[in-house]
Amino acid sequence: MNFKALIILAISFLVFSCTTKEPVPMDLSENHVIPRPVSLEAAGSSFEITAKTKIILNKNDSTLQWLGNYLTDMINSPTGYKLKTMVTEDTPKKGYIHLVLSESTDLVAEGYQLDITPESITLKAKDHAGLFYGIQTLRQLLNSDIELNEQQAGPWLIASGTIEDYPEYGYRGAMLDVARHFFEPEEVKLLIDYLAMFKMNRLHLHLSDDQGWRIEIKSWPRLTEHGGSTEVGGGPGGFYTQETYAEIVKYAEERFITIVPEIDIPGHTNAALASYAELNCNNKATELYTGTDVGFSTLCTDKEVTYKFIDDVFRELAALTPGEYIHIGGDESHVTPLEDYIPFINRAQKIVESHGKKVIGWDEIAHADMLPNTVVQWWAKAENARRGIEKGAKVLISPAHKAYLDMQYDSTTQFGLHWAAYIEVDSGYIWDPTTIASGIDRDDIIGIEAPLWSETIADIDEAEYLIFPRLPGYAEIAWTPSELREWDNYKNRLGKQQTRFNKMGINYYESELVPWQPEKVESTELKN
Ligand code: NGO
Repeated sequence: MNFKALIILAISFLVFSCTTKEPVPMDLSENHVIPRPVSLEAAGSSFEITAKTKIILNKNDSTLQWLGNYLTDMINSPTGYKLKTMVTEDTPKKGYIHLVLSESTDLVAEGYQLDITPESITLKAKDHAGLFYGIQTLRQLLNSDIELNEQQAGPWLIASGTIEDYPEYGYRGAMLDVARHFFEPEEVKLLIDYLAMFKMNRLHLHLSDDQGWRIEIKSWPRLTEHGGSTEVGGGPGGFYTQETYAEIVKYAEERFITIVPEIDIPGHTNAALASYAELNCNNKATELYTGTDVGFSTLCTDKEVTYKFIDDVFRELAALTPGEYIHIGGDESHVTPLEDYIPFINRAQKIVESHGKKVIGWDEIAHADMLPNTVVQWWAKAENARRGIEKGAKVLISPAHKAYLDMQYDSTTQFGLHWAAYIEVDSGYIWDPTTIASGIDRDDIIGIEAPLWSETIADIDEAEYLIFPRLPGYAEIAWTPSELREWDNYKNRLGKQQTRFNKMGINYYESELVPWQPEKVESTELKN
């Protein structure tokens, strides 16, 4: 071989070894995804997202396109790439992420399959929600720099292997009380993003209480004009116009989250009673209330105007609600005698049903008759949940001593109440909906919800301190089968979310029970 040939050979070797970079070895089983996926097999290698990665959709469908854009936005902002989606049937040989809506019978509702190889990623699901959850898994498999908006160095590696995943419960929710303190639409949207990240799919909004009425009702305008004008502590309150509310509903719906709106009746109604004199038995409007007592107010259950009122409210609310449920509250009606409460709740359920919606109510509603589709939300008394089950109702699990996000972590932590319990991160995680009370079995349960009441929190930063890090645990209880839920395993995964929480700017409680751990950066292994 002459000298020239040798040079050519050397150059081709160099070019070849630079362009075909060996995939970086990575172990998918070391992931810290929350909720823990149902099954996972590691293949020891990795896929790298680069500027040339193609995002391919298998159908020309607008929601699929939305999902493709959601994924490219997620990737493009921190990588600085300009990835685009394309719809095509012929897949390239390598370097693509394929989103596939499939009718395959081994896929279940909201579930997904991920096949990650050094050449490509295939994400398959039966429905759009499943694809969205698969994207959330990819997000958590990527380095937490993916959460940032400014361009980062990368590389953007995802460990190879396969994941098959689907939820245990159909209702995986949280609640925000926007009545005790008003939360701006942008704050609610941020909460929606947090729920989406952990594959939760319901946000219950507590829209009215003694201290404030937060949703515009066009046929009863003083509810918000007057009843929405303050909040706990005397601040200015606020309310959602129907337009802003519809935007929140849409934002949630795009992220596969259904808003469950609550108008709490017949108690917890002082804001309405202060706005309209005729809703009071004595025809006198009450004063606005900015304290935190409960159980002192009631609609006048034997006046016909009361039923006209709730009919108008639920009609307007139903028109704003794509979801199947409307929540009627029904808790702590201490000044409504039981003989008035029962027929009132019976009639309220029929009114909601007449507007095409199913009813959820706090567990006290089980004293009334139950319409066939009514759901009892257990917060205080398991006995009420059992009473509802006997009458044919299903149960939503939110026991205050385990699932209330507004309980303090311990006696020294900021924000929150402790009337039900102190709920440290382990205590919030270590329980199971099917065994926590006798007589409430898997078949009776539609899912779990973690309510956040807002007597002690005035904005989303304060809310975050109570939400994080407990929310991911509730999401895991709702998603992951009980045999895969184990505190020691969970706490390590949670601890590894620290860098991500920091980059997301989340104000979380740094519990000593969690082994917080800065994230390992793959890029250091790469540089040679
Ligand atoms: C109770 C009460 C709410 C309080 C909350 C505080 C229910 C269903 N009713 O839960 O009005 O805000 O506790 O933790």
